[in-house]
Amino acid sequence: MPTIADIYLTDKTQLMITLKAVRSIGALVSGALLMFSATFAQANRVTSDPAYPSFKQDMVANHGFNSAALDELFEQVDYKTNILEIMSRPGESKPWYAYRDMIINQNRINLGRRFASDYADTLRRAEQTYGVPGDVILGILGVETVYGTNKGSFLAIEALTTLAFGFERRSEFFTNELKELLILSREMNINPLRIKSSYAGAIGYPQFMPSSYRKWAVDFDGSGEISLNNSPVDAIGSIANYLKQHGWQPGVPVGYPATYRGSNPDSVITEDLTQLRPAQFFSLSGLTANVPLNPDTLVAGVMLEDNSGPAYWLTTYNYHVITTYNRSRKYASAVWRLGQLVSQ
Ligand SMILES: [Ca+2]
Repeated sequence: MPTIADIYLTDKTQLMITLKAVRSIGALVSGALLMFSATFAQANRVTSDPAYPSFKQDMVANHGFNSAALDELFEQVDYKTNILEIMSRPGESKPWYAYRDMIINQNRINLGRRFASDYADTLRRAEQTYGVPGDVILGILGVETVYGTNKGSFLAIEALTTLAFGFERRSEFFTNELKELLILSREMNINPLRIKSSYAGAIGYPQFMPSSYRKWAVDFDGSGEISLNNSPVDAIGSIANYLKQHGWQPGVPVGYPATYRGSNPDSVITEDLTQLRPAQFFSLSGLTANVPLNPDTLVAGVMLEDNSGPAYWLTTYNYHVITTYNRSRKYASAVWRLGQLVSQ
């Protein structure tokens, strides 16, 4: 197995070319500005960060990484402070109608339909293999990356290093994902400086975090490697496998639009989406599906804020399974709705 240092050779060459270019431009810039930039860069080097030594120690002692190779790698990693600004503005705090209108539009539906027709055979094969229907996979791919048109332009290692060492509230989570990224790169024999991601370190068409990539991603096109960044076929199989492993129930719809007639709406909202009750329980409390539904069907009560007031659904275990991909009910509902529209 090549060491990390071996793998970086190409990038080091690239880096030297870049440095030469920077130096020649630098000659045009005033000395004072250059001195400021140098000091700033020095202060923000990953390898001089107080959090770095214990991270490195863990990688060396527990995961067999080479100390010098890690230093060499992280010398080439820059903090991306704009990520911390993005993280302080959560997009899903919008009400449902605003979130939905941001996600679901004609352009995304059209791209989804084209993708669905290009990969119709793969979507069928994924359903046969994992029991997960194509419309849900299409919903996830559309919400996550607009069918691969927006996979993220950050380097995964820079995004995750910034969040691991700079985003205190979830530092433990992102430190673990940074570790998983390095192990993933080694397992796949890929230079980590070549893996692109979103600002949060999510990779490829399905936006898998590195730990999910290692656990749930599959080689669905038989190429011999799993490429979520370049293979839509691997992405389709991997999403289906992820949902299956998280308990997807084949043949069960995601849920049913419902109407509430009563005066205590809080009583029909289910806190824990895995705790299902018979539809009859809800209808006795005033929440009824808009389609005929067997009273024994196990469902949860969900409400989201629409333009004209609250909108209700009775959801099955599969709605919960979508929230294992992203905890937000708005996310799950957008995936469900977009998938339906694309598949119509
Ligand atoms: Ca593959």
